[in-house]
Amino acid sequence: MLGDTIAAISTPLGEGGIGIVRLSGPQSVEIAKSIFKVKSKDWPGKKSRELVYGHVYDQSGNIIDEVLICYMRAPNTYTREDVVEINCHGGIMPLKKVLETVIAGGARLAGPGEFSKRAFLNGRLDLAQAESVIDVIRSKTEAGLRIAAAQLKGDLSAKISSMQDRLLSLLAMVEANVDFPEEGLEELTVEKIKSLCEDLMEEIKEMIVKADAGRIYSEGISAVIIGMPNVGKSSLLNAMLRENRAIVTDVPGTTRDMIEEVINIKGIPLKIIDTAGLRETEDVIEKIGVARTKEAVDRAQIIMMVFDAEKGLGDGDLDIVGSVREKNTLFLINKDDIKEKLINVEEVTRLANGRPVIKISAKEGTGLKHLEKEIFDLVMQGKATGQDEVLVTKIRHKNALEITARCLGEALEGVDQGAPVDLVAIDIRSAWEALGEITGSSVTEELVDRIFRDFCIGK
Ligand SMILES: Nc1nc2c(ncn2[C@@H]2O[C@H](COP(=O)(O)OP(=O)(O)OP(=O)(O)O)[C@@H](O)[C@H]2O)c(=O)[nH]1
Ligand SMILES: [Mg+2]
Repeated sequence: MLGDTIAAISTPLGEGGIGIVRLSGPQSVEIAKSIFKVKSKDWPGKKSRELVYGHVYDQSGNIIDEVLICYMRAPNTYTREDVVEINCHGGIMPLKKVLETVIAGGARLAGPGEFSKRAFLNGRLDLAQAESVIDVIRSKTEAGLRIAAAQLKGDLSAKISSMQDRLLSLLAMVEANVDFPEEGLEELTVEKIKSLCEDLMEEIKEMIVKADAGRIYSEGISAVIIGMPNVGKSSLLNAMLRENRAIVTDVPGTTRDMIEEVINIKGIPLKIIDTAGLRETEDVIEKIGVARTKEAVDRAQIIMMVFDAEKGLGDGDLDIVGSVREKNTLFLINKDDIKEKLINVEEVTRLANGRPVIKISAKEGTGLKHLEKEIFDLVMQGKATGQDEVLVTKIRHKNALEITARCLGEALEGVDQGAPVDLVAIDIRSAWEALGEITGSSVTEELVDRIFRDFCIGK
């Protein structure tokens, strides 16, 4: 319900210099006033966004913390409502106590993303902007942040709105002929409408093509390292991380559980998963590890299959290669630093069947740049990579663009075949509505609820 006052802890729970409890809604000031005491002057004063020093007390008059409080007067706030932020010390107890006290004072605990949902419902942000807030928070690389921040600023929304405007003028042009709905359009009008439709279609298709790259920058990709025991999988993880994260020993079967870490490859967040070496085993713990490796392989977008250069190819290696036939796989020949090698590189190349074969030494760090480049190329596969453009990053947005393109295609076909004017108008209107799903100018309440449910509490 809009109109009530919500509250939440807006900073992460843990120890920090500052932690913030945020209130939004018409009773924000009244509630804050009932728990906040300041010596020198009345609070709040005339000024909005002024930080004022004082103390907060619970309902029985016990002191909770020394704070700075900030009142932001509606409508120039994130939610367009009255907002009060109480800057406490950043610890679990003071924050919890302040939150409890404002709730006892009449505020309601905010749901996930409820501040941003209010920002959307009150017109402070459109839907695409509100969705990008969470991307800014969760961005893992500079490229991901840049794309999300541009969306938050409204760059994507502006592009979508201008496309919607163009569709509206197209619609007006078509509807001007609607007095003769049974007849087709005049020759001149037909040409004009076609060319406008085609231009838009072109732009939308380009955005769809680039959306995959956008999603990769924002969400990242996962790559799992697999291979026989002792081939150097954990050493490879450590080498790519440039840190001794996983335990490495010369005992086969060292890694039992999966280890995940994220690295940055030319702006792409790459989650690397080190796994238990794959082999038939009677060891109960190792067996579970092997089962988990297989699940990880199913989920991963990229497989790094590691071979040991010191050894010849064994049946175990061949079995593993057989199990990843359908996957994006890189074939890595590790321990390239060793002089006496038994591995048959031609055989590995034949097994790879056109997929990249890379010689590396996890121990000495050679071949890693080459590996990173191959990963980047495999992920992007010629996808446009302009990080500075306005990119679509969400499947929801991409789907809406696809529907728009389909409707425009139908409109074009109708125009070509001399279809009745009002049918063409319907297609154009549907295209306009599909675009509106991105910015939220035409969305259902249910969709809005679903989107904000994914947010964290306090945002
Ligand atoms: N010479 C050489 N030795 C390596 C290299 N990479 C790993 N090793 C050695 O190979 C042994 C096994 O390395 P790990 O990284 O633990 O191998 P793993 O594949 O994770 O093994 P499991 O977890 O048992 O499946 C260790 O003694 C490493 O020091 C390399 O590039 N060159
Ligand atoms: Mg290991």
